[in-house]
Amino acid sequence: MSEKNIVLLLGANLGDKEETLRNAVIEINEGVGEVVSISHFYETAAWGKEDQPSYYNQVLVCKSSLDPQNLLKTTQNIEQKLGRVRKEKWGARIIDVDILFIEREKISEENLKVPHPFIQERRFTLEPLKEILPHFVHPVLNQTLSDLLLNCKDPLPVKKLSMK
Ligand code: PH2
Ligand code: MG
Ligand code: MG
Repeated sequence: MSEKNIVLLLGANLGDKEETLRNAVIEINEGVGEVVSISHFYETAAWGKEDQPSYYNQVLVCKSSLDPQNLLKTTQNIEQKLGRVRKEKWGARIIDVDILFIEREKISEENLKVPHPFIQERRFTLEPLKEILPHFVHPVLNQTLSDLLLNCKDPLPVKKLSMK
């Protein structure tokens, strides 16, 4: 059984955001693989459609032996179990679980792009990523996550909270 390091982004902007993120971590630990590193929570302004409640975002690393398509299915099942209803793109949601990296792999399939294509454009993703993986080199952009954050032009505010 070969385990890979998977980096996931969690996001919530409806309901009890803290409780939902904590439940998502429990589900990921059980259904995807052991969570080995986790960022603090970040309170972040909604990106894309800005007239929405603020998000809580969090990044984690887990060890998984699921192949990429099964990883995607499993994260989608967790979203459903926690009450996600899919409506419009970038609309408010109870929970979103996005695959940011699978080791240093590059995947471009119809329903799955890895690394996640918007990482470098989103401060809400880069801030928690940099907290736990500052020296990780983005496999496509060939820059560290710290450098990507330094170069990020996203003006939307991101606030690190004291809880995990
Ligand atoms: N996710 C989106 C769209 N906008 N904004 C913030 N702050 N955090 C998110 O996780 C987020 C977003 C699409 O998934
Ligand atoms: Mg998302
Ligand atoms: Mg998503």
